[in-house]
Amino acid sequence: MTIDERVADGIRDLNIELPSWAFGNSGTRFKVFAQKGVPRDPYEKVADAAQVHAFTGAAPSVALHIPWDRVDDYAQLAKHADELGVRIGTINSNVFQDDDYMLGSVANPDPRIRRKATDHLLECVDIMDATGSRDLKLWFADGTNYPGQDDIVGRQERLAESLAEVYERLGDDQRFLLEYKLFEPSFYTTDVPDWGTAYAHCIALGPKARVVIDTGHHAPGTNIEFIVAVLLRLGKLGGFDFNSRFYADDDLMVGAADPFQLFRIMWEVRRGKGLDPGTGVAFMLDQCHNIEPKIAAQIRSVMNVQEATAKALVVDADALAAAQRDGDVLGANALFMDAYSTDVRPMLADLRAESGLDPDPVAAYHRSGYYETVCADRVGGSAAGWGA
Ligand code: LRH
Ligand code: MN
Repeated sequence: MTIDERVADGIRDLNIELPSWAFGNSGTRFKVFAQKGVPRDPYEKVADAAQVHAFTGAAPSVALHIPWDRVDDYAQLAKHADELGVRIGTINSNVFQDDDYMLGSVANPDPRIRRKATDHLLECVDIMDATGSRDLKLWFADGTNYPGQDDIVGRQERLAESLAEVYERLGDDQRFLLEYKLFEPSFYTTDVPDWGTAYAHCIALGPKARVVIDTGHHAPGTNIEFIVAVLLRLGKLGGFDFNSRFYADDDLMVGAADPFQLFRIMWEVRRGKGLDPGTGVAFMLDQCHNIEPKIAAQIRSVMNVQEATAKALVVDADALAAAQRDGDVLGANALFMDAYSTDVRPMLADLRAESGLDPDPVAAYHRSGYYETVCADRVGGSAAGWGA
């Protein structure tokens, strides 16, 4: 297989799922800057996501977040998505914004609150039945802020109890993806702080439970591609929440802060057969466009993942394996860096043209006038956001 054929094959199968919440207003505790033309409901969010797919051909699904995307008729929302050429993807639970969850949700000391939180997770599986979604993504803000505040082991047991109930409720073709995060909003302990804790809970349950890697959820300096390699080897990598960061959970455009790290991650994905759709790795974006135009930023983000993946596909895997076998440190590293230094943009532009897309999706989107249209149309109502 030539490099071009290898890249074409890999990129053709690469689908990036978009987060509905990236199209709404978002910000920090200091300020949420409202932008013009922002969607006011899940239908308009799906319409914006469909624009990203229309110009990239690589974003055929949009993840929902409940209750931010609560509607009366999820089947109708799925039909709306289908009419726009996309589908509803992962359902994200939200047990981090209700006053009852101040001391936690599924790990809360109060059984009444744990019941409420678990019922929300079960409601999300009902929604998956209606939208035809395969994955439920579970992220818990649960944790403590002060030593002694609560029993670390007790919280793990409460979490495990809730996860077991949700696992039992999953249909045969459904999964849940457990997301870990080192800290924030909890600042002493987080009940699912790292891949090891998430993995331990997942293997205790079974094959329908896998781990999600949010690239913004690690301590500075963490070798994320090592975690990717290990979880793929163990058959427990469920997917990615892609974004990038300079400091903490900045949720910036994937590849913007550290494109070399994204390349290293996508190499381990390729090496671990994670690009094969059969391996079941979900590639999702989880980003907030606090100051930049949101649809164009999502298009750019999809292109960043495509570029990192194409560079990973350029790597001459056989030559690399030979150099590694021979202990040829510099030879192996040079092979890797040569691939990373390869400008794959012309190749990707040609692939887009071959599949009837504009070689420059961002420019084509701007020329479409969609942004101006929604800015004119979307007057009245309230812009979507995190409702925090
Ligand atoms: C938590 C998180 C999680 C989502 C939220 C939008 O930081 O990464 O994936 O539920 O962001
Ligand atoms: Mn995330």
